[in-house]
Amino acid sequence: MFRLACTFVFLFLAGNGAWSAEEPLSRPPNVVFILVDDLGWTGLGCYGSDLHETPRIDAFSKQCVKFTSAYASAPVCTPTRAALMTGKCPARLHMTIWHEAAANPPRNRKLIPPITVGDLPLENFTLAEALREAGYLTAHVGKWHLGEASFFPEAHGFDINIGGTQWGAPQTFFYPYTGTQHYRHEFRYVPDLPWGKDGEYLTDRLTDEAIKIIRRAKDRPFYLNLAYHTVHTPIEGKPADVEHYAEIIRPGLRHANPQYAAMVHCLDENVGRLLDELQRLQLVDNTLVILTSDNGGFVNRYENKQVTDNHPLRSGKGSLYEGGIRVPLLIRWPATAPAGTTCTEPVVTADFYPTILEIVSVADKRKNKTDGISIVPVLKEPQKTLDRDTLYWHYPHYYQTTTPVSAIRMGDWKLLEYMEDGHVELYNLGKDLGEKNDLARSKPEKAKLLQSRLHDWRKQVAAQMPVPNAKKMF
Ligand SMILES: [Ca+2]
Repeated sequence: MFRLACTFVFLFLAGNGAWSAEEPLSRPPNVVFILVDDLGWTGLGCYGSDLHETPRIDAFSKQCVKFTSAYASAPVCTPTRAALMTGKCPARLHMTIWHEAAANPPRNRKLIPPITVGDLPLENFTLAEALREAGYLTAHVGKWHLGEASFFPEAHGFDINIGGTQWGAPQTFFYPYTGTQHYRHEFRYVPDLPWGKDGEYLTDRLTDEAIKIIRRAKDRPFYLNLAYHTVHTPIEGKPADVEHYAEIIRPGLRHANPQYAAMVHCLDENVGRLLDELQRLQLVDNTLVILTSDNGGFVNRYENKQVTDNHPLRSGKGSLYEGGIRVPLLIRWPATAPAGTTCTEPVVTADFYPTILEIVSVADKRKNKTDGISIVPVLKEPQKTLDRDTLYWHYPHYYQTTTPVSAIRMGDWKLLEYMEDGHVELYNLGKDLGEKNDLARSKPEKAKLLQSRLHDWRKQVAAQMPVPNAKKMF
């Protein structure tokens, strides 16, 4: 530890984060953060998919602590990504819906949702800025979705940005990734990926770019934020993989979309390729690898076919039922986190900021007040519990799966409060993971306690609320 501290003193004195390879033993770990888009809790073989073949991630999970109660900070993309970068909860940031929808709430529903922040404000001291100050090479590859050009990854602490824009999805997963249709006034392009070939696939290409970065960065610590666009819409797999799944899908499967299965399949191959490269470069022992998702699986239809199913969880993306927020989480921290273990303690996206800084022994010089807490205690001893009794979510918006809603989890208890009529629902997740048995009426004291904590929290973070629609069209 003393040696590590000395190294940081050296770094500080050297200025601009210049890294010396002369002290390899004291080098802090690299960080590879793999964020999959819209991957549901049961989307991987090791999390119970009945169709998707994910042998590489399944094998990886045996080297990891596997979390069974990991949550996204929000049920949609942008807010969760903001929580990852800042360690703050989306309600506090006033970033509770995706970038493109932040300024234009619908005015034809019972409630008018708040106008929210669509660009991650620059005054936030991001995870990338903290790591860059500590001498890390910081690289973002793939989906960003945290604002217009002035708020791109370069403005938030990343030395390298490949493909990160304001857009939440590519127009197509096939090269040249532009498609032909405009979204508002622009193509939903994915930039920085020239000289591809016909048939080249986005997930493969983003991995190629990530591998180039870690090859070049290997003499200094690096933070790779690899944010795959997959398995978000458009639901497009590679033809040979789609054919494979079309042949093996049979009646009765929960997962039954061959295009989607092909996307998960390709994700698995690419995570495998990246892990192989870490091994080839002899970086495994000194690299923290985290794989998770930004929200639950998308259960609506795409091209007239249901995309996925989060069974046994209820609902999906957009909703604050478990299907919208519970996600896979695998963390490999060699020699410290016991491989092949499972942790049932609830954790949430905002926890990564303080967790990663603790693991790499970087102090947050700005004394950034995070809503997340370090989960290092459960990484070291997965049977432990964290010093936290509640988790909260706030989604004052509409989606195909929900009306405006907030939620709290306390132990096994979870309460949702719907804002259109104020009704609450209470579930015991320990006995009823599928949230089928609403106990709000039979356990009024418990419901009251959770509701009161939820209201206190909303006040504390100054959560934005929807307002009644004065047109009274309902
Ligand atoms: Ca997403």
